[in-house]
Amino acid sequence: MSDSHQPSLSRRSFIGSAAAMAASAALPETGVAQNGGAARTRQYNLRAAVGEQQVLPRPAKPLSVWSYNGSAPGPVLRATQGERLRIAFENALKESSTVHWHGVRLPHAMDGVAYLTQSPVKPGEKFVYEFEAIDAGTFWYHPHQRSYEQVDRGLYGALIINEKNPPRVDRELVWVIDDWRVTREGAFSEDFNNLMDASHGGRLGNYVTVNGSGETPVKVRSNERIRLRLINAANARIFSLDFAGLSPWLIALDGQPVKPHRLDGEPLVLGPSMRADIMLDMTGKPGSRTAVIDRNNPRNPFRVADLVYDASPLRDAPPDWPMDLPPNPLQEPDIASAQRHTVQFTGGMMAGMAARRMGVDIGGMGMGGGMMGMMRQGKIWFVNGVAELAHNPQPFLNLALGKSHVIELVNATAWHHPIHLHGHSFRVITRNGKPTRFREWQDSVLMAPLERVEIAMIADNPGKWMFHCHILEHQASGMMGVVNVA
Ligand SMILES: [Cu+2]
Repeated sequence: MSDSHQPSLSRRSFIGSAAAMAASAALPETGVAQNGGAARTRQYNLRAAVGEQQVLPRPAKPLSVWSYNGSAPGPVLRATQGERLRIAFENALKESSTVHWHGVRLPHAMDGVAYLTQSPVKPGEKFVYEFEAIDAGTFWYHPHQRSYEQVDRGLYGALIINEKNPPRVDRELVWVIDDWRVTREGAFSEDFNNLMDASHGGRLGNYVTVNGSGETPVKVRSNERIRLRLINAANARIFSLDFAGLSPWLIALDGQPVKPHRLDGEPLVLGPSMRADIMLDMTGKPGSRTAVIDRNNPRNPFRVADLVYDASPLRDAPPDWPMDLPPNPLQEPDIASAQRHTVQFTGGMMAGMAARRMGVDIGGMGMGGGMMGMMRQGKIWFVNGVAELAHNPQPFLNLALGKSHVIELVNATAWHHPIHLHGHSFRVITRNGKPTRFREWQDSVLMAPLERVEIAMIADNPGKWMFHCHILEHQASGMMGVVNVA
């Protein structure tokens, strides 16, 4: 293990996951209640506490993680679209926390953002979250309180809302992918939210896991069809997954259906917090093995998971079952009549160069002294000129309720940013002025350095919603704000 800031993942990182199957089996469903003839309510208990987990391979000692119900990731919470979820959260940590339901369109009071939508849940306290699962899809949950440390230490889990009539598959797997920054001794590197990470690409780890383990290969059978739900729970790492000769079909992004299309040699790119559902037809030979590789850094590819084929095939050819997902009840924005807004992101290392390239004026900040002064206050990233550090800030953008909006996002920085809006899904309609091919619905849009992206939506969920970079060190050093829908 390396304890430097530059992860060394070029060695094989022993990633895998039969734990995916185990996670579903270990589902601690605590009851189903009838709601007076109305929608069924799925009830879960979620307890955040300090625990130990064998994240690194032996002989490394177990890692002292913070986790839900004793494992990182926490339990896979499931409901079917239209049902209600009631999750009783208990905080057994030594500090306050919350649970945010990432990507779920729910009432403001249930969004789990400390200070903005609720008081932080103090140690020993409980909070009950309850909401209707209006969208089917792959979502996840994590704290929205000191996220850069709480999420990094292992507080996260998958929330799966099943379609009422899901497409036929042989098997479904959930992979929650994360990276961990560990020392030579196999302990957490305790340098959370340091200035170096915050001003660059965030906290990258040096050991990658699928479902909390880096070791278990995934057993598959030839011509089996697997629906794989991928969740990037890392603080900062962008994954570019290469499925090693398989040709996955992308069927959903951030929980929302997309027109099924093959990736055809393109890697599947997932920024922090993003999800993808893919259909994988296991076209490898019986008895063979292959690997899913991350190629985000072409000079440093590494293995994320091993796929090991059983000696006997499941069938002779891949199935030809349809794979379209039913649409979710999203309102279509009217682009022509939409109200238009611009949000500029600036800051970070090389702020001056990036801002000049994008024609954005950042005053003296890029010239040395100003920027260094801001950085000493922990203000590194700026949204429309403001590095927001307050828990409950004044809204920087007001969106008229029920109206269509197009928001131009300008990444005038030298870094990637996955920009996340709470309470809504939005269409990504253009990138650098060119229409996107699939106009995908997302709740987090990954922006490349110097990129301009237009998103569109109807602001149909009233409240003050967080809008922030999901590189958690960027969020904590200013790259956030509040959008008021009223
Ligand atoms: Cu960022």
